[in-house]
Amino acid sequence: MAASKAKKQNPLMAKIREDFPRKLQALFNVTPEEASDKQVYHVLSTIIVEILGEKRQKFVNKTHSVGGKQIYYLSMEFLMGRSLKTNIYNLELADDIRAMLKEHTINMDRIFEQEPDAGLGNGGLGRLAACYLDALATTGFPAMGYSILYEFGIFRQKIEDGMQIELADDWLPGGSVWLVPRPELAIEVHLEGSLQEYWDNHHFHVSHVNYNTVIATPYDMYVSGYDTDAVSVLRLWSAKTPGFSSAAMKEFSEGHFASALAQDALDNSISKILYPNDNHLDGKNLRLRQQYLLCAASIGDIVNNHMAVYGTLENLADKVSIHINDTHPTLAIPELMRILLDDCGYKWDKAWDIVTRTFAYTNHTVMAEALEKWDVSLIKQVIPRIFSIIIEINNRYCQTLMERNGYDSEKTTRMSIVKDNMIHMATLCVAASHSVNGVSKLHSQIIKDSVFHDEYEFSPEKFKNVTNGIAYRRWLYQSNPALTQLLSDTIGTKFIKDGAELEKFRKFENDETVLNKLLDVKKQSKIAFSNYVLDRDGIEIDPDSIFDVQVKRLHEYKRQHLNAMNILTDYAYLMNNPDAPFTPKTYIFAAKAAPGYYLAKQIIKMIWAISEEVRKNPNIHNKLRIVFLENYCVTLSEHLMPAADISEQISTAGTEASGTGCMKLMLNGAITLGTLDGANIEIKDAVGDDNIVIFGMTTPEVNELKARGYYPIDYCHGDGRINDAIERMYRGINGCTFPEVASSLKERDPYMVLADFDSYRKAQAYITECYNDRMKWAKMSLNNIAGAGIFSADRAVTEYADNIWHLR
Ligand code: 26Q
Repeated sequence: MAASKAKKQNPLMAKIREDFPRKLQALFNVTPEEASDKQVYHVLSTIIVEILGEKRQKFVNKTHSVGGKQIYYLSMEFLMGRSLKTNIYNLELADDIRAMLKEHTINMDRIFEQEPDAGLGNGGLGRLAACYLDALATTGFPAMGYSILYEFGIFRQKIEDGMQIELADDWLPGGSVWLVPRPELAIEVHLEGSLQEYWDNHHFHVSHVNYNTVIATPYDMYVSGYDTDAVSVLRLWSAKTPGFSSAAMKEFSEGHFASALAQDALDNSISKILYPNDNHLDGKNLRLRQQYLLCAASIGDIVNNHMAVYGTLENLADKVSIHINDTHPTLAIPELMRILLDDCGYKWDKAWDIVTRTFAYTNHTVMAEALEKWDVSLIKQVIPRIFSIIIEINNRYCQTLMERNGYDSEKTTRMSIVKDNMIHMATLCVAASHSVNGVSKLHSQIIKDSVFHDEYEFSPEKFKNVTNGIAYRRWLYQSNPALTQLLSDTIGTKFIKDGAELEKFRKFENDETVLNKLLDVKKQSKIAFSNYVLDRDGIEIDPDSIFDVQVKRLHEYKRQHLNAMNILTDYAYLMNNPDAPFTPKTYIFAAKAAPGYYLAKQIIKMIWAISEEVRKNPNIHNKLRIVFLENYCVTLSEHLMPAADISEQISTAGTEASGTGCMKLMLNGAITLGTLDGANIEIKDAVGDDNIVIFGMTTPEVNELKARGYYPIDYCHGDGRINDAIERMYRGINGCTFPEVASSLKERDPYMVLADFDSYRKAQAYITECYNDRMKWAKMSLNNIAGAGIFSADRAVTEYADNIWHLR
């Protein structure tokens, strides 16, 4: 491929060529010719893990020798996807390994297909964490991610008669080859029990007694960057009880068989499975144990690492930044306090000073139902010492607030970490972090204006913005070879290392030859994707139709049902006007719903029902097709992004913190059809008004309408198309009725679908018109690719390093 920088063989190839047949022989007793694809996958992965392990060691030694600052990124989720392909590409080994395998008549792409996705996340927040590990390695910052080694990741989704079925994601059989066990670094974590307080030598002590012990064992996953000496590590904690405890044995001997075993089973289940909710909190005991396991094990490990190098925690804040990915790892804050106070004997003020200079927090949501709160009684029972520390943090914080707020007790109560018998995690994060950031310009502003308005007034210097970014190489040169070739031919290959280089592509916006080639590239990608879907799902799609794509988690605020209402309206129009001109269109949806989110599942079923009904109508089916692809995951997105024409980003203004799928789609030349929400606003700034299609209310308009009183029924009465679409949901689509979706829209419509419907219809008509003017469309597409550079995760982590972690 033209993208590879040098034609000469990568120096790592000598080892790989030697190891490949040797390891196949040693591990499986086969020659390369005899080996199955699975065996080849296993051996290649083992070789890459070894290469990365050595490289990481060299990098860590170098960092220590210069006393460099370490960044630790704590997240309950890392949606890693596959490792083999991205590491081979990032190590610039793709051409050489492809050639080596070909000598044995092995196809490299088929080998990549053997790997299961590491689906240790729900969606945007988890994928962002994964992108940042890649970017941190690429930019050369020493980084470690921490999370949980879920035995089962995000569920595999099947759609049966329109219903989402969740299947267990048993990824370890194929995925564990990427995990390097580090049993020597295991950490003891203490749960439950009680506190004993005592004085000795004028010092107050607290000790935690009668606790249950869980052993957290780390497994390391290496993440290569591109063209760099650095390697990131994702350290994943697996929980096990330390055999049968003496307390359990005593209980067992006394005849309480079931309860002795139950505690053991509970503790062994901590790292069993990822909670499949996003943007909705679920205050369950097991989730709390997971969060504390992550925090206690990671903080223990960070402290051990630091002590091994410096022998003191005095300089922790100068040498370490701990980043909290949303509030899920908040307990890391009181856990570090606990170690400083109880284990190291620090006084409160000194410990608090170290903690507040060490932590930084990113918020990812403004939705009230996603702001984490925990019952005081649950925290007290599961982690009693942490509870007492949180209470003390709160008492001191409220005291400072009172003094600074002129004894305004109402305001202090509003800002309190503990209120109404709940612990408010975001408030604790803001109080204890030196930096609080949102993930797009709009979102960071909303945080200051509303979610954390009081806190912003109290310490405005803390509040920052870092607009999200993506590990764009994964979705460009690793996933879209045709576009990579065109870019290399026109602007050279520097864009692979430096996203800003993409800007040079803009020069060609009026070059008809390049524009035609770009249309051709898209066509090739659409054909490739159609073949992939036929093979994967047995669904036929027409690469000559417009590919209109909405792929993301299913949530009412993301408004997949607005998209569906538009399709219903088109369908009714085609039924009444079978011969009217209509540009053939394929609506592509993919989305997982949280298993307990009933309305979201109904919306999936409704999209499926529309798809079925249209499919059964041959006259319409050649113009209008709807496909709902099951099991949206990182790998499916890599296949899909290159093929998309239209990127649907249609959330109600003010609800989507950023969105990152929008960036992957624009990078591949799709045109955004979106509201002025999240990162869409910055996409518009990057591509210009002519190269994006915006519709709907702005955030202030949404707020005004809410304040004035929003009555969705008025829109039903005022617009026949809206009324007809909602009536269809009541009456039945493909024999299924959707009364809950219909009533929710008609009676409440919390995300103002109906208010934006007319504007959305017009935008849909306009974007189709643009598509039909092929040169105009190609130019829009080209401008999107050229403008995508600022959405590189390399840019984003550099901003974190400069403005938040102060790494340089
Ligand atoms: C919380 C408590 C208990 C159980 C689950 C959760 C939970 C889990 C995941 C809450 C939220 C999430 C995920 C949120 C998320 O993915 N947010 C998205 O983050 C992206 C990266 O910043 C943004 O681009 C999206 O706009 C935002 O929705």
